[in-house]
Amino acid sequence: MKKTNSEMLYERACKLIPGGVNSPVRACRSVGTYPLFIERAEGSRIYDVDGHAYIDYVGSWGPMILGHRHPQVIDAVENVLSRGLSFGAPIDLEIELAQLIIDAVPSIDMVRMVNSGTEATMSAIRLARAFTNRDTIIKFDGCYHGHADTLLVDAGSGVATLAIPGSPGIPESIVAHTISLPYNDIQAVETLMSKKGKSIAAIIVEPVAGNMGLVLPKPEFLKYLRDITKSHGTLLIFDEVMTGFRVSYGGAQELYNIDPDITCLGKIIGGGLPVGAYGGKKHIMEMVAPQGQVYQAGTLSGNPVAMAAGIATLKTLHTTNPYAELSKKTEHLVQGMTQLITKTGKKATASCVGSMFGLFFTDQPITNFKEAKTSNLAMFKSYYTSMLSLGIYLAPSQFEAGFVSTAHSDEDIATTLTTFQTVMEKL
Ligand code: HOZ
Repeated sequence: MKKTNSEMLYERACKLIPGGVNSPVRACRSVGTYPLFIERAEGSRIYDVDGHAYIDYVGSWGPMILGHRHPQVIDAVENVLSRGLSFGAPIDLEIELAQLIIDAVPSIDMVRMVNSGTEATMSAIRLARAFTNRDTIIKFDGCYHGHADTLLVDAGSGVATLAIPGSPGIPESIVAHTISLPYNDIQAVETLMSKKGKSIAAIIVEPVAGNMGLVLPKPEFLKYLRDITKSHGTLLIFDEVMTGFRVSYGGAQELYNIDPDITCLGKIIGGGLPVGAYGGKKHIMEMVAPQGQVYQAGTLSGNPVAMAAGIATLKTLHTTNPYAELSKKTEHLVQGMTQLITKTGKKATASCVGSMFGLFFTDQPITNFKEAKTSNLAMFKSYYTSMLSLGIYLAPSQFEAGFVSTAHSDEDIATTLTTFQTVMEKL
């Protein structure tokens, strides 16, 4: 059979780039296929190099909440190009984006821009360790906080997808300072903190887990984390790289009314360009160099192009306030999926929060990573490939979330549900 353009590009890429990709999940290995190479995207649609169009629920893994090539974002980027690409010196746009973030996220008094979510979480951990003068941190199984050594322990996302327990190259002595506990398990945190609380620098958590599939926090879990960290002088870090400006304008902390000490951001705040940020209480952030001694730096941090895309995205979200509409659309999608699951008698469970959604192939409730791993992965694989062949572009892993954007129309949702029915009937 004649090879597709994607297949041919993938073969070339594999000779030059490890696994043919610059980030592991997109290689599509766990679903037994090769990645589609993308030609372009517009609104809710993504187009591959073989001329196929898909309704896109990956949204570049989260940033594209306004859909692809939103006119305001594209204009902002085009306009800023006349100023230059990067100066390695301060610009007004950094202040503008910082102000937008601080105005939106209740717990952030000061913010530092970086270039990725990984940089944000890695720097937040360093800051928490310096602030508390303690080394050990707690994370949760299946939560993914980027690929820094300290945090790549029982991680979700690509690590879960490829079933890698940890990673070679990370010294034992480093992960010895990371404790990973089951998500949503108050008892496990209680037991640990009662023994070691005074030596724990920080608890870092995805307030809505989106890297083990979508797993919602139990209502009392986040509040408990806030209370227990406060009582032990431990910092609470919310990794809102995925949820920030996604589940509500002020992120999951606004949605669940929790006040973390440090927040990590990424994805949406860069409008599709490489950006991350960490911010928090003034007395903590003042420890960051050059104001304080906790060192962290970046040549391209705060560059005009990324700042312009981020500002345009946040301003558009602020003025249009699409969150109720986004939730309604996503709920409609998930309710439709749930009805079709019942109708076709398949063992599956769909859920959503804001414009994030997920589907596990089990009829049991999923509250943590151990349970997420009981999902029928063979069935996910068939589901994924069938949906793709019928024009629906989903993340190629059971352990990722889906994202709805403002560009998804009611017709897109209806088409997706019709396709879902066809696929579920055949599974
Ligand atoms: N780790 C991200 C998903 N949760 C990025 C995956 C990718 O870009 O391939």
